[in-house]
Amino acid sequence: MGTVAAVVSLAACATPSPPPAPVVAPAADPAPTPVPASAARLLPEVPAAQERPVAPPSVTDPAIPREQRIAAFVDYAATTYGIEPQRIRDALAQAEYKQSIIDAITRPAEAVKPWRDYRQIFLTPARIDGGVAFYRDNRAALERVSAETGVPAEYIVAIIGVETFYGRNTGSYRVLDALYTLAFDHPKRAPFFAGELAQLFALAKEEPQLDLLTLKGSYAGAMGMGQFMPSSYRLWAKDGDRDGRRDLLTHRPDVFASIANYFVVHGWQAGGPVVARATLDPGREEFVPDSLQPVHPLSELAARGYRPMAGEPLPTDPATQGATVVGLDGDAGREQWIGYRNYFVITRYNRSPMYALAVHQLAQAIRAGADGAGATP
Ligand SMILES: [Ca+2]
Repeated sequence: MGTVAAVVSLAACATPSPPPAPVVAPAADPAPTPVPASAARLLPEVPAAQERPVAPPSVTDPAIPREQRIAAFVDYAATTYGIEPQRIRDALAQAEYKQSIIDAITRPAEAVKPWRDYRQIFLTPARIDGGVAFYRDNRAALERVSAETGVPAEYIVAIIGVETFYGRNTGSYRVLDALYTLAFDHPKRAPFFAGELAQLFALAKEEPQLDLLTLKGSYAGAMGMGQFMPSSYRLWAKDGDRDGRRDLLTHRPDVFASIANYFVVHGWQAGGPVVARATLDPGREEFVPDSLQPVHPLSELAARGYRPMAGEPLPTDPATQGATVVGLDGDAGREQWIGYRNYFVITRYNRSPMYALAVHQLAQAIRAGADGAGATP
């Protein structure tokens, strides 16, 4: 959720939707449905989690001189989170502008990669084997969290694998420098990052084991194995080992519980399907939904020519559980996917549809390896 999630906007609030229309599972009814796709009624959206606070215009308006914005930030953070203003001023006096952070955030490599190249980054033997080893090393803690939350352990491991290669790349920037740079010298995303900078001060107050001046993270200010932004840390991190602290920098049980909780608060459905490979009927046009929300009944998707391939996962209750569709350019040409509710939930960690599919496929590979021959070391 660090590098990419941080630079895209947050989810819109869920909007009220009509009650779901009855639908027929496509696997049980391969005949074309008489309902025109355009007339299909949408299922309810997955409700948004708690919104992250953003900084006010007095802090972020680029027309206001920088020193004045910083002074406004001190007032905003001090007032909002009950922090001594001088403490904020002292810390900001030690923050450094880093041009490399601006360079990094204005160069989003993922935006231009097709799926066949994106997938190659994450579905490598090294990352799969690393995930299997990580799973085995942490099996008890992972499976405890999984039993408590309904989030399969392999998805927790896959997030850690994609975000930081199992903790090897958690970031080398001071979080203070990253958020200071992006809050005051990156106007496009200043409301978000100044909000995160204020949250960093609040976090340091709540979790005194974190040292504001030495805390390291990504160039976007994301921390630890799971790359939690300060707001995610404050809102959704969990004390997995129950020692009274939420430590995402050094305590793996806290990391596992926090990633699982992030999924839970964003709507994870225990036991639900994630994504299915689909066919698109010959001659049919690709459907490009307005959002990744799983609001399309499978009957509507069937009317549009989309069907899960044989043997692919189906929802347990097609009347209430919808999906979205995603078309991607894979190794063997165009691929069509049907993404269910849990696929959407993974995109709350990072808004890229390819990210969610990479996490899913890495999770599947890790699960197969962890269950495979020699699973017990
Ligand atoms: Ca803890």
